[in-house]
Amino acid sequence: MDTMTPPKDAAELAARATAVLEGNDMGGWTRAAPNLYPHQWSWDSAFIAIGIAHYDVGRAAEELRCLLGHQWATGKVPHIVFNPDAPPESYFPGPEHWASAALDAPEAPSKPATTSGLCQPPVHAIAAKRILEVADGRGVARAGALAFLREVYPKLFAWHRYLATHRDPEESGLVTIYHPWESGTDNSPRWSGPLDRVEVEEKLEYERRDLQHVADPSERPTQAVYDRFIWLVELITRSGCDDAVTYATSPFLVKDVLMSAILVRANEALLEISELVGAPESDRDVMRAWISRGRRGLEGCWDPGLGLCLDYDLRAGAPIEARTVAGFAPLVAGAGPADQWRELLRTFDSAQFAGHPGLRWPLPPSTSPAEPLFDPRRYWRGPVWPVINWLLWWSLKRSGEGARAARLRRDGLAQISDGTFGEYYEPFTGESLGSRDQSWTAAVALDWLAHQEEVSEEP
Ligand code: 2M8
Repeated sequence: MDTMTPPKDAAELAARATAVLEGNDMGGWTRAAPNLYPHQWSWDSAFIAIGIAHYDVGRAAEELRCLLGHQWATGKVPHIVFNPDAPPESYFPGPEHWASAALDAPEAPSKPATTSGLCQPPVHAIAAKRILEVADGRGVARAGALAFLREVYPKLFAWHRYLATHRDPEESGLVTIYHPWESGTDNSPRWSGPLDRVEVEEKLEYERRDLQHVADPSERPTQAVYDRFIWLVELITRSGCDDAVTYATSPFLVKDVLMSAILVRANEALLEISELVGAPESDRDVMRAWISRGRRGLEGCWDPGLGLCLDYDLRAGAPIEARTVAGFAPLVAGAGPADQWRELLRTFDSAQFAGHPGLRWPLPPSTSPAEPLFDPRRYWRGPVWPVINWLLWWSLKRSGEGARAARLRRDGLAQISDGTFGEYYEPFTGESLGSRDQSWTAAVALDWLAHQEEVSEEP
């Protein structure tokens, strides 16, 4: 297949997206990208499962089953499940880096370490539910998809319970993260203030592996940021990945609004799953309480001046004032006060985000071009992320914002129709950046293309 020229039509784009996912298929699980990311990443695999469902429902279920098979006893779903066959020099920090922690931690699922000790946004219940919807839409495998939901429901419930308890001892409705990697948007200016306060107390000996896989180092985090990433991993592993110790001592402790909003929606999806699998009513009461607590928590993070929702730095005791795509968390969570919703959409459409006149497509940059730390080429500091657009599209659709959602899908599809399946895209030129053949970008393409066939809702 010629992968240099853009696909000529939707059918060819779908065929190429399928080829990317099949090429990254490692047998039961999918690597996030061919070179840069040779392992299974938690939230990537949820999006990937949605894409795969469009051509193989059973294999899509297997993707999540494999990830959830590495769940910790606390309920935590690890952010990376390591590929035992990946050469050690392909990614840092690899399994050996987490080994001592995982060996010590009584909650770790397997020894020697096969996972990292962090977690990522909980998109999994949303994906599990979507697998059933896709199966229904295609008129295939409903019984299998239902059996799969029955099997994973308790694991997903335990995962959400972990986030609602270990990661929210204050019962604020907001999820606490210990490391920018947990947010999924690690190099975002959201974390610059809290990271600047992290002091690297020892000399770190390590070799970065990410820079060998990208065309230009300026597309990746700086060395100063990376040192702090590694130092935080060091502190977490030294604690034996103990939540209580990390909570009490970590120099980086932040309430993440995007992760919290995803948890709200994931709890809604899990509520629906609980009905389908006949889970006890008491579970539903618990989930309803988590949902309203989550929505209340997000309302409290609203910044009327910026017209966005802000993360909260627990160590500094202050909101984090950065205009990033995470500020649209209430759109992801759905509902919320009508005036906040209107304000948020105004911010979304303004020149600070999707209404910037210089954009190649009217899609929200990961960081607002109005932010001092905006950088159109650097990872999470400005480029547009197809997977974030998918999340916003899906959320807007569920909130009855069909026309807006349709525009987002149309423009998002136009962006990824170059057929490179870039990890991210330069907002003004549309250039594909970071990794190529990124699995979740291919997955988003497949879901959007299939949706086009399901309904016609162009505004
Ligand atoms: C990026 O994160 C990893 C660390 O987890 C990295 O930079 O090495 C992020 O974009 C994250 O959201 C994503 O899950 C991962 C794999 O695509 O890459």
